[in-house]
Amino acid sequence: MARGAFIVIEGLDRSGKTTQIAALYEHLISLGKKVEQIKFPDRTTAIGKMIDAYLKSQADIDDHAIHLLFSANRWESVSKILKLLEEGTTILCDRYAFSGIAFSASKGLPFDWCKTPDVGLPEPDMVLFLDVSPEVAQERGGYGEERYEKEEMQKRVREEFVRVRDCGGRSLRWEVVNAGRAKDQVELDIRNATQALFNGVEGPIRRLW
Ligand code: T5A
Ligand code: NA
Repeated sequence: MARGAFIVIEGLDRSGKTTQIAALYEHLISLGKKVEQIKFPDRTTAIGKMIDAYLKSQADIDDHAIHLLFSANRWESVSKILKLLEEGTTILCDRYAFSGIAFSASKGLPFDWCKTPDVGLPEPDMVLFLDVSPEVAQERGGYGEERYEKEEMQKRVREEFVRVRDCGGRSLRWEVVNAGRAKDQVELDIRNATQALFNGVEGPIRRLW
């Protein structure tokens, strides 16, 4: 039996990740597929609550320490991720290690140091990068409420995501989607890019990086 596909959606803040995951989820359900949504940070765990307080500027945490907490927050989900994939469930994941590196490196932490804590995490079968200019993202609802939602920071993050893609190694599938367009156009592109994964994936779950 084929295992489930592990699909990650990445992008800047307000690029439409949550909107598009919900749309793809509904599409897969309508096709009768087994599918689950997950997201990082997972703010429901004890570690996630510390991250949430940090992002809302209710707590100050050293840049290195918060980076490790974001990574730990992924590690605490690994057994669940592997179990779902092995039982044939497709996972749609909102942000992952790629955000972890891009955001921390944007604050000036060494790139290779940022990669290290995520070494060994399950590797996605595809990363969809929702590309949108910081100017367009800023015009969307809710922008500016959390710590990193500032135009200068988002510009640096967009540049760092290019470095993250390039260090992904040969096996990493990275698809750029122009997310500055209307929601249903973006949705169609994502459906087309992921279609080959809807019936599952043969072969083992690889590890980063
Ligand atoms: N972070 C995260 C780290 O620093 N390290 C890490 O390891 C990880 C995992 C929180 C922050 O944490 C950082 C990155 C982030 O700064 P989050 O909880 O995912 O991460 O928060 P956001 O990225 O800010 O998530 P958002 O929910 O705000 O953005 P989405 O999901 O990209 O956007 P979405 O779908 O909610 O849409 C935002 C708005 O735009 C509209 C929507 O209706 C909504 O109002 N919209 C569109 N408008 C016009 N055209 C379209 N095509 C649209 N698509 C959506
Ligand atoms: Na989101």
